[in-house]
Amino acid sequence: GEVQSWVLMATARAPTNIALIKYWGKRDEALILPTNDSISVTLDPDHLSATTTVAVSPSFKQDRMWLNGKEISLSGGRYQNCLREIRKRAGDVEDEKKGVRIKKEDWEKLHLHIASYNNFPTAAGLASSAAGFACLVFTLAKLMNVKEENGDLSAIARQGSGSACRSMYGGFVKWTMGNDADGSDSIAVQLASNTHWDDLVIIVAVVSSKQKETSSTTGMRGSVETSPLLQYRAKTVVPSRVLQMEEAIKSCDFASLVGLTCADSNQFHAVCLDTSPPIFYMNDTSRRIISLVERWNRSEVSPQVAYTFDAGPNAVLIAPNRKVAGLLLQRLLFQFPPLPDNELASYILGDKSI
Ligand code: 2P0
Repeated sequence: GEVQSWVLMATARAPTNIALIKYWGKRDEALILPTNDSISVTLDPDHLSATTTVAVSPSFKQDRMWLNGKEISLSGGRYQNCLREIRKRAGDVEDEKKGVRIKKEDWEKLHLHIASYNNFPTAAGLASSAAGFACLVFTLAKLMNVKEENGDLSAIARQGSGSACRSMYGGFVKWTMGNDADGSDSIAVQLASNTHWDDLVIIVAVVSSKQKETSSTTGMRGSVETSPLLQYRAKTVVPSRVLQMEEAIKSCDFASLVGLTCADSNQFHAVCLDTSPPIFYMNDTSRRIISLVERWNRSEVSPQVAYTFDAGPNAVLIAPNRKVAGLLLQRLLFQFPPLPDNELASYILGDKSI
């Protein structure tokens, strides 16, 4: 028969996102459906992002993936769910130059090779699954001519990692928890684009580059099973906080953003402590950073900086502009002089705009 030796490829990049109102807890583990809405800001892709290339060829014998140059297994349920859902929605693809025509039903038989890189050290203890799965789903959709409809691509990214659905959009993004049992309404929606409020500066202070002891997936399972505070937070606290945060974003109300962001980070870590056995993500350095920011904010007429911590000790700090970001770096360097035994290193992530 005739020899088919073509390869079609697509490449895309997706940044990570930082939650201002946290996702912590699933009501459905297989579909990754959360116990509450969450709100995040998507970073500039120059700093913390994933770049993924996907290739399809009749000569490929199976789906394979390489992460930062090392082959990884695609056998896990999360990868399988993303690949299956994307293949279901694939369209016809034609490349005249290569003389290639793929019919939508052909995608079920064709195999994919996927290569993904993070532009930051994976060992730095910074979230990589959000950027990684968002990028994987976006790039596959591009290659396979999948048309986005009502946030359904974000619902696919969500099945890779919950927080990944929020990285499908730039700017400020809300992940609505949804009501449907199949998860079709548990999607991300953009609240404001990357050009809205683009004088904000986000600084990630790397407190420790060690891998965390409790993965987010394991940690939130423990909290759902044992923390009474999680139930109260999800039902009573987050719904009103989400409305207030949407208002703060719309009106660029920095004082309100600071109050809500810091309170929500602290409540998330309180839920971790309320879990049995308790989970400790922050360390003494994290808490010193909180004290430094709290003291500074209280000594001024209005708050200067917001802090937020995810499932690890690294601080994410938000300043209203470059001038305050500069003052913040001075204060951090004064409190944490760069000595050989001091791991704290600050990365200025520039404007949040992408
Ligand atoms: C967030 N985190 O909203 C919260 C705050 C960590 C603390 O989303 O199990 O990697 O893959 O859905 O998305 C980290 O959890 O967990 C996370 P899975 P994911 O950003």
